[in-house]
Amino acid sequence: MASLKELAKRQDIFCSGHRACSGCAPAITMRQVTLAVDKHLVAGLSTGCMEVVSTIFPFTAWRSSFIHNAFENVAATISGVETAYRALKKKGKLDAEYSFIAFGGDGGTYDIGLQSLSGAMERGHNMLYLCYDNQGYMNTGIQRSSATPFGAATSTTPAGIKIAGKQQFQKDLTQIMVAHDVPYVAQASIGFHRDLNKKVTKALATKGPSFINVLSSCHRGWRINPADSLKYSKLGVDTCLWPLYEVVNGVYKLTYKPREKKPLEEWLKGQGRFNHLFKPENADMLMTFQKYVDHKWNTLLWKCGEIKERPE
Ligand SMILES: Cc1ncc(C[n+]2csc(CCOP(=O)(O)OP(=O)(O)O)c2C)c(N)n1
Repeated sequence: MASLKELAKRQDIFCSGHRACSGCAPAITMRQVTLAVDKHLVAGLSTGCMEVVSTIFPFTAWRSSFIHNAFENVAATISGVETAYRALKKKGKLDAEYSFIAFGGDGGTYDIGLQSLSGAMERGHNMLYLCYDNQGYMNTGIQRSSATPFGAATSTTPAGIKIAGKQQFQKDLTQIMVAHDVPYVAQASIGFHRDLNKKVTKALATKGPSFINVLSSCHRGWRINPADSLKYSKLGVDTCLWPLYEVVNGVYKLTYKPREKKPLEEWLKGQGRFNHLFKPENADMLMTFQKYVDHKWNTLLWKCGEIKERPE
């Protein structure tokens, strides 16, 4: 794996000049992920912030082959390109080495593109699907997605008299991907860039499909200070809402264990979308959310062989 010094010398594939907000975590994700690519890259990106800000005609922030996709089919497109590549190689018409990555936001991945993602994984294409999860449909006005956490206020789950934010827990897409029995599945965060780099390197070296889910805050939607993107990407991990782990051929492994598991409140506080949870009348929601995180975390510890008893 490349050292930090070597990485710093690499030319960015996702380069400057895009129009993302300052402090945009998904843009940092794109840069960190593409820095780990050491072959020619074919990138696909479904409609979402990252596509909108990086491909404003006649400019592009991509120093690679790039295909813009509809919301629902980036995985299908990249699997088609990968198949064409194998066919050309077989015929001896191409011998350069390529990596294939389909990128999508949580809306494009957890919701609208789920069927094409599932199909690509099941067919076994040699590709990585990378989700930048900012927990909402951000570029169209901060609507809830199935990745939006419990209690979060969004434009479609506003906190008010009727409801106190989103009523459902976030969908555990990483587990759904594990259930596809693909050789490599991982969860990562830009707050832990070495870990993310390692995971992308591993995924691209994997023969067959791989999936990585990256927690990537959106300061517009989370209502945080733009300078705090990394802080919240780290706190998400240290509170165990977003554990860092990988599943290689079905075997679970934690790649980072917080020395001290922080209370979820530390991740929630300061995020404007959760302000209402700190009102006395919503105290039970805070407890419900903490219980959910504890249960998921303990179950993961059990799956990773860190504890013996399966939590009830
Ligand atoms: C089938 C379909 N439904 C809705 C839209 C409108 N639309 C474009 S981008 C977007 C939200 C994208 O959310 P996400 O994938 O999470 O990416 P983000 O904007 O957060 O980066 C929506 C609803 C669309 N283009 N196609």
